[in-house]
Amino acid sequence: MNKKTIIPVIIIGIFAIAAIIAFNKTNQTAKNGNATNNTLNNNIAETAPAVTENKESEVREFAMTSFYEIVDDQPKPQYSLKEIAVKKGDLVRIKIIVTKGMHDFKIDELGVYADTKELNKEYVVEFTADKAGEFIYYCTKPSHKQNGHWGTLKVLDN
Ligand SMILES: [Cu+2]
Repeated sequence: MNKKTIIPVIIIGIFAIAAIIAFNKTNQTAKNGNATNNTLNNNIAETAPAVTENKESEVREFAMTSFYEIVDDQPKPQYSLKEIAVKKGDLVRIKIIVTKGMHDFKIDELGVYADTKELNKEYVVEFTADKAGEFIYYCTKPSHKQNGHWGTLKVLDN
């Protein structure tokens, strides 16, 4: 090769190398850009459930006994919990143990019923509080409600 051909070859070579370097840099930027996006997406994915949990239902658990005592020669059937407060949408779990007598558990408006007929057995009543308001839970055994076997479930609108 003579000098006249070598010079253009070198120039073309320099351009080619410059082009390769430039291309690699662009590629890296693109990769970095993707990496950043992925990190962002991951962060969003990690935090999203926590945010939804706050908005969605929580499990609210309660425990009570159901029994009667004799006051002035009169039986006083009752639940140990007289009031329960939850938020609308909560999953409500109530554990009930009957320690004396024959009782059950009912909430008319929410379609909840548990026949807690066995003594000292833990019954678990579970339902979603899908309506806001105040509801009475009570025992359906004859005259139990009238004699005090009831309580109030407050479902608060968020
Ligand atoms: Cu009762």
